[in-house]
Amino acid sequence: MAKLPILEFPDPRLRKRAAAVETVDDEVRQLVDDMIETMYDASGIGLAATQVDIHRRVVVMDVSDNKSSPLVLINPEITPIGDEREPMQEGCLSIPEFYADIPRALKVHLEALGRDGRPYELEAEGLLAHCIQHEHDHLEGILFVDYLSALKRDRIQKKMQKRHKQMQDA
Ligand code: GNR
Ligand code: NI
Repeated sequence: MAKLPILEFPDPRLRKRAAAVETVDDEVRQLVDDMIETMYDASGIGLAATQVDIHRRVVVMDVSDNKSSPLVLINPEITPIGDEREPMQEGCLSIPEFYADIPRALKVHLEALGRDGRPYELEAEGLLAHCIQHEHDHLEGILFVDYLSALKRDRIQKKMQKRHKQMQDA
C-alpha cells in the first residue's frame, strides 16, 4: 500500500478526462488500494484517480461514520432519478479549506464495476448521491468551483496560488 500525492486546484492535470478501464487487473486493484489509503489518510469521503494524476475511470468512496465501508467505482455511469435537486455543502481534497453549497440531483442510479471487476448497481440519495456526482465530475475534469461564479472561482484560485507560493517559499 502507498499513499499518493493529491493534485491541487488550479493544476491543469485536474482538467484531463479519464479513460475507461478495460480490465480490472492487479495494477488496477493496486491503484484502488492505494487510493483507499490516500482517501482515509486525507480524511476525505471520496477520491477520484484524476486527483492522484492517474487518468483512468476509478473512484473510491466511504461515506460511513466509522470509515469501514469503502466503495469502489470503476467506469461509473450515473443517471439522475427524477428532477429533484438539492444543494449541499461540498469540499474537495484538491481545493483544501474551501467549501460551497452546490446543487445536484437528490437521487441517482449508479452502475459501475467493483474491485472484483463485477458489475453492480445501486440507487443513492443525499450525501452518497452528491459524492458520486462530485467524483464523476473529477473523471470529466470538472471541479465544484466550476459551478460558482467566475468571480468566486477566481478568488479561490488566487488564494490557492498564494498558498502554493507560501509552501514553496517556506
Ligand atoms: O471529502 C470530501 N467531502 C465531500 C463533501 C461533500 C460533497 C463531496 C465531497 S467529496 C470530498 C473528497 C474529494 O475531494 N473527492 O473528490
Ligand atoms: Ni473532490
